Amino acid sequence: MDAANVRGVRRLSTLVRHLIVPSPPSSSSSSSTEAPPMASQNPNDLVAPSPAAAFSSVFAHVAQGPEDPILGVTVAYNKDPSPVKVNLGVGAYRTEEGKPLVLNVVRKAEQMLVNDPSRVKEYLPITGLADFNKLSAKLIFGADSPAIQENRVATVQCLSGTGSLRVGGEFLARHYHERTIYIPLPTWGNHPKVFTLAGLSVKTYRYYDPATRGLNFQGLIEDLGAAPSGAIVLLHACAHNPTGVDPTPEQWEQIRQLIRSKGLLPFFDSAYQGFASGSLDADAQSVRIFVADGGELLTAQSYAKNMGLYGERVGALSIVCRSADVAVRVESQLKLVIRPMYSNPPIHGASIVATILKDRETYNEWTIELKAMADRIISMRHQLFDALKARGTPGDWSHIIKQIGMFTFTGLNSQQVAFMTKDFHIYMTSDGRISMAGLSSKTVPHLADAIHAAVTTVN
Ligand code: PLA
Repeated sequence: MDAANVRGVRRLSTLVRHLIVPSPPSSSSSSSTEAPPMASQNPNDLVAPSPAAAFSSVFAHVAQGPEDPILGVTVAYNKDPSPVKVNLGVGAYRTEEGKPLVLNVVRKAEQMLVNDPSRVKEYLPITGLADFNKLSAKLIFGADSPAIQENRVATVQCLSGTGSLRVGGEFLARHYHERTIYIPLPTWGNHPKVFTLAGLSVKTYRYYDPATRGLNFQGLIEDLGAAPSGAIVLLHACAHNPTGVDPTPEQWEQIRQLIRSKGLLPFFDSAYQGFASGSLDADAQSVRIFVADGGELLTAQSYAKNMGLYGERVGALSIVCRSADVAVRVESQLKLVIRPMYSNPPIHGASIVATILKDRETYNEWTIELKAMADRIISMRHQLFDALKARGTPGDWSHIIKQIGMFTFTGLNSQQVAFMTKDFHIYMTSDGRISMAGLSSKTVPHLADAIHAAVTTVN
């Protein structure tokens, strides 16, 4: 359509709109030369009927989007009036009473921040709170990490784990020569979306073997062995989501050798440091063996689970580089990714984390509370396993106690899950994952009854 035609169509549609606007009931005349209704003295005329009201929305074609496979479970749960409902969907820690938990040490840190009048609400730098960044790198790589001592790490505060993955993904899409990222099959449902939107091309490597409910180590080695040299490999640092299956230290070492020998680039997602074993150091071992060999890598850290700071959205992206001058340039480019995305990160959550990490006493308090959370999850595993055994539920349920971290990948199929939701008001993701952290001694029997019924009546 040429410009004259476009103008013609516009004029015509203005005219049509004008003609079909209903006249205000009390206006004396509706001549087009009169002042617009807003100028009328009659208060009823103050809200003019919108000309657009006569037309359908310019967004009328927008289709209803599906709920998120994980967060949508909470939406459905919230709508259920049943008093026995249990939400085992999202990985969010609950107390024995089924309540969300704010750690004592977090309350204490917040109190310290509130009582400090020198605290202001200025913008943080694009890279976030400097103390927080240093302490986060120390937490994941270890205080004695050579990479930190040699200033080879570029760390930026990001919006929790997801934001760290996204910023890392966009940095790689802009500055790394290989744009393919291999993610485990299965993995956290948001990974493929985050990396695709970041501009990377996503492929999978075999990870889980449903037959053994364990690691498909052979498949993993074959698939990474066949990946093009330089490809990015996403690894869960510990407590693999959703399977709860992690490589052994010996397997990690073989994975490391393969990745380094092929020049693949590891990108660790560390969303559960401390939640797998209860030890922050043990859960960072996978990452640390890669840092120790002097090679490069990325790490996305989240404080959502291990400090219970879910809604504060606090996390960090660290890129370990070969040399300090590369790290400086990498940081300068990370800033160019972040600035147009959200300008700079929020101050409160990062201040809580920095307050806790920089003081030995609060740090120790945190590790004790963290261990207590990890232990309660492990105890839930045992209670659920025992409850199924007591009911004689068909099948081998030993994976419940073998798996690690927040989740049990039960092996229940989507029909069985739908049945448990409908008949027992138990909410979980359709892949059969349950958040052990959402269970309590009180709800274990109900869950065991539901699993028993599902397994014995639904195929
Ligand atoms: N990476 C993994 C492996 C995760 O499981 C999660 C969260 C994140 C990153 C992102 O966490 P963050 O942005 O909140 O720091 N997975 C949760 C929640 C706990 C979710 O899906 O958002 C889950 O239920 O799987």
